[in-house]
Parts: sequence; structure tokens; C-alpha cells
Amino acid sequence: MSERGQAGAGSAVEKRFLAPFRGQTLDVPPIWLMRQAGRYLPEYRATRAEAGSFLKLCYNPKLAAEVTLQPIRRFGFDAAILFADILIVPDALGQGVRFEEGEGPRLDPVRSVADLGRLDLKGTSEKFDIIAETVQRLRQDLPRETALIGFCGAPWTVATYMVQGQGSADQAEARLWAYRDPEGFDQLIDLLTAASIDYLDRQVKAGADCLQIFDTWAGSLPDDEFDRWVVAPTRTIREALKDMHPDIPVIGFPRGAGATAVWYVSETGVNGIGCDTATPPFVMSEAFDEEDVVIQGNLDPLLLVAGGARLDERVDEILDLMRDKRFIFNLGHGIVPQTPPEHVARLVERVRGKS
Ligand code: 1CP
Repeated sequence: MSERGQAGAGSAVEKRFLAPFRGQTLDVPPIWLMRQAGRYLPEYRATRAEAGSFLKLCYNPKLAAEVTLQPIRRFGFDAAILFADILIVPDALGQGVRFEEGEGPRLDPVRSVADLGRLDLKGTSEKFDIIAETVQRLRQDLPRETALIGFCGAPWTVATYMVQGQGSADQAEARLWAYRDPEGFDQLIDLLTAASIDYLDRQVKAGADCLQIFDTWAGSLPDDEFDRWVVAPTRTIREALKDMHPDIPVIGFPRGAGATAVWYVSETGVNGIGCDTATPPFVMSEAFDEEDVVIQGNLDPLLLVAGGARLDERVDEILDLMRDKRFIFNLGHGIVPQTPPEHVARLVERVRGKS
């Protein structure tokens, strides 16, 4: 079934990034990196300073498009990812998100059905429109061969921040609400599911070629709760998007899902699966028929910081194991701020076989 060879000008798929989703196996896999725009790049730090704050940067389409383009100019990745954040959705719902310098996000927590009265699905358009404008600009400014990935946080992961009021190691407040009052917690998940569908629909209408659903904290739930709060809402989002935009692939990233990642793929119907650092891509690919799902991942972001011979070896190992598979090279989680940009350049060269 698979066609071999490089997709490029004159071939069926103009954007190499999309080739694996169209059933093609490439000799050199497409590459992009989670958090490829960000603090490890001096030009990002300069633009963020110009914007004044992280959220002001997200809501400034000109500058947000600029930081999206920075890693494309430097490294020529096969895909750009819209610059925004998963917490745009609670912010647009009216929860009010603040980013404290050096401390991460802060939100006034929602911990009960009564608290949900503070949130308003109808009020989201204004902020979602600003993000859609960034997508439109990118559609104009990106090289023709570069795909554009839109994204949202999965309802479960976004809920963990909304309920905790900040990042946390164990997502305890959301898990406790979900155990004590599942019907009430369902209302928050349903609200986030509806908002996410609308948000992603707008991103596709504005020009996104592909979507990724980030479920960073999928690994904090045991199987029954994983099914209810991770799988079910993701399937609802996937199905709604498929009805509206059947050709737009959706990649799921259920970080930490372990063995349930296989079940996640078959139950949600995602077209691609992001493997975290602990999930070997070849093990995931063995779990499926060749046509089922595109595998993405999974270099350790800290190996990209360390660099050196071990980085080269590991890159070669991943490439060898995933040869002849529908595969997208990425990290197992986002780039960290201390990453030397030269290591990223070296990685891209290595993947493309120039070193
Ligand atoms: O100070 C700064 O400049 C802020 C750092 C930063 C950046 C660059 C934050 C704050 N968000 C982002 C951008 C971002 N976040 C993107 C787009 C850019 C790209 O990938 O190149 C994306 C896709 C995200 C997604 C995101 N935000 C996730 C899911 C992926 C993941 O890394 O697990 C999560 C969990 C967030 C929340 C968030 N935003 C920012 C921080 C520091 C955090 C984590 C908070 C915490 O858990 O403590």
C-alpha cells in the first residue's frame, strides 16, 4: 500500500509532513519538535520581551506568528506549531489565567459545579478569533512546503490546571473532584470538550493542516477513569472534527498512558500517536496494522540538552527501528529552555542524513 520516496514538489503530497498520514513511507521521516518555539531561542526571548508578557504574546497575532516562524527559519522543520498555549481555553472561558514570572500559570480554581457558573462558553469567540488570526497570518507567511499544526490541550489535562489553579506534580484536586463527584466533574469535561471542538474547528478554517491534542497528564488516571476522562472526550473531539474536516489528521499525545496508549489509539480514532520518552515507538507501531496510525516521537528532551555521541547514536537507533514505518521524528516531551540551539541543528542534520 505504501508509496516510497520523498514527497516534495511534483509528488502527490506537497508537504512532506502530511505524507505519512496519506499512507506514504518516506526515506527521511518528517521532523518537528514539541515546544520548538520557546525560551531556548534568543530570538524568542527578544520577541517575548517586546510583547511584554507570555499571554500578551499569545494574543498578539503578529508577534505570535513571528515566534512560530523563528524555529522554521533556523532549522527548516517540516511542520510549524501554532504559538499559543493549552490554557487559552480556560482564559477564553472567563477563568482568568495569569503567568507569574518564573512560576508558571495561576488560575482562580474551579472546584465545584457552582464554580462552573463563572465560565461562559459563548464568551470564547473574541479570544479564539485572535488565535485564528495568528493561524491566518501563518498560512500566508509559512513556506509552502511547511505544514501548520494547530492544537489544544485535552479536556482532562486542561481541567487539571483549572481545578488545581496551577501546575502540580499529582493533579490531586482534579482527581479528587472526579472521584467524589463524577457527574459534576463531567460537566467541566463536557464544557471543555465543546470549547475545544469549536477552537480546533476555527484553527482548521483559518488554515491548520493537522491538529495535536496534548494530554500531558493522561498518565495520572487508572484505567476506568482514563477511559472516562481521557478516551471518551478525545473520541468526541476526534469524531466532531472528522465530520467537519475529514482530511485533517489528528495526533493524540496521551503522555504517561503506558499500556493504555494502545487502547487510546483504537478507541479514539486518532490518526497519529505521540510517544512519550518511556513509550518505545517501535513497540507502539508493532501493536497496530500498518495502515492504522502514524507514530511520532520520542527522543528524550534531556538527551538533546546533553548532545554528543549518545545523541547521535540514539537518533540513529530510532531511525533504524522506524525505517519503513509511517513515522514522524519528535521528542518524547517538549524542548526544555536550557537546550543549546546547536544541538537542535545537529539533530535535524542527523535525521536528514547530512552528517
Ligand atoms: O515564559 C514563557 O515564555 C512561557 C513558556 C511557555 C511557552 C513557550 C508556556 C508556558 N507555553 C508555551 C507555548 C506552548 N505551550 C506551545 C506552543 C509552542 C510550541 O510548541 O512551540 C504549546 C503547544 C504548549 C502546550 C502546553 N502548555 C502544554 C502541553 C504540552 C506539554 O509541554 O506538556 C502544557 C502542559 C502547557 C501549560 C504551560 N504553559 C506554560 C507552562 C510553563 C506550562 C506548564 C505549567 C506546569 O505544569 O507547571
